[in-house]
Amino acid sequence: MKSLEELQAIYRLPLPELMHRAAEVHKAHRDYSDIQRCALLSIKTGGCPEDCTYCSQSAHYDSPVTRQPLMTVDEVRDKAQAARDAGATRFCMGAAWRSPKDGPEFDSVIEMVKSVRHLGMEACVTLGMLSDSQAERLAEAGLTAYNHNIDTSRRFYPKVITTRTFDDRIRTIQAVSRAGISVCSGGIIGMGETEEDRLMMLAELSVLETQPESVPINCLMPSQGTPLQMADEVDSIEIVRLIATARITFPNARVRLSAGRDRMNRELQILCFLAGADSIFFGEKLLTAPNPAASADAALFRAMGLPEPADCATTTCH
Ligand code: SAM
Ligand code: DTB
Ligand code: SF4
Repeated sequence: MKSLEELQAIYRLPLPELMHRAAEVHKAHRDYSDIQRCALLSIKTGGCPEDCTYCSQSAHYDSPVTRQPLMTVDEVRDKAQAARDAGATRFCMGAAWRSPKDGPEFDSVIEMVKSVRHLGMEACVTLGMLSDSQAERLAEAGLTAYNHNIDTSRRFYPKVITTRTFDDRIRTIQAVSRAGISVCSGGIIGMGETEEDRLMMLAELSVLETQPESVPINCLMPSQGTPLQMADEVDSIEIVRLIATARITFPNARVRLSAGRDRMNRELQILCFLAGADSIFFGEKLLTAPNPAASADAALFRAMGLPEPADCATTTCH
């Protein structure tokens, strides 16, 4: 658990000292070469009733995203298998729902989780708000982690989303933890929030009863038609500082360098790994937005002297 003041003291250290401390924590808890590769798939796209101002899938905005109904279990299994063959160890499935409805669609998601686990991969889903009974069914299906981002600070939250509250978010995270599923929760930077908001977000995550198993740090991918379409890019060193601060705050968690890598050069990504990031989304698409080509990631790993993932260009991963 860390207070805002403690986080500020860490974040504002001279950069070499901050990097050194983050590296010490990283080295003490994990092998540097162990960078997790997670593949991401949008299993139900667009038409979401929530008004998240960053999101291309909200029905409130006129974005170019084409709506797609829930994919079939067979389609998802094929995608997961291809991702596994390309070197992904975790398969994350996202649905543009406020919350899943019990019935045939939720039953299909349960089958998707089982089939991903059957392939020997970790399975993660992000489906919006969950009830206790839905969390329990996901746990029984063998779900590894549930992604539910708090996105930003409690005070900035109402400027980003009005159709649900920060506390709604926390309640789902608690239901997930109660069911015994690991929590994946982080946020987005570059939405107009301040440095203090970013650190308040980490402080909120650090007071959760069960510490998150993974903390995704997403850089906003401005989506056409959304209120944040013209947002400025985040300063590189601010990204590195936040990742290092997250690494020190959550020594046992995967800190995931998430959305926004397609706008980062190789050197910035390597700085993020040196700051303690130890997980990436891998594959040419996030949910609706682009991600670096698999061949670029293979080159990145080669440049770092780390074991390379298979090149998707030579497999059928998409
Ligand atoms: N509807 C579910 C929910 O909101 O929890 C699951 C899908 S939602 C797309 C998953 C997460 O993706 C969001 O919580 C947000 O943090 C992230 N995200 C969405 N759009 C983004 C964007 N344009 N740039 C960066 N991150 C984004
Ligand atoms: C997370 O923190 N980032 C992922 C995943 N969890 C679901 C989503 C990123 C979405 C980027 C924008 C898009 O692809 O539409
Ligand atoms: Fe819907 Fe999730 Fe996008 Fe918000 S972030 S609009 S809840 S899909």
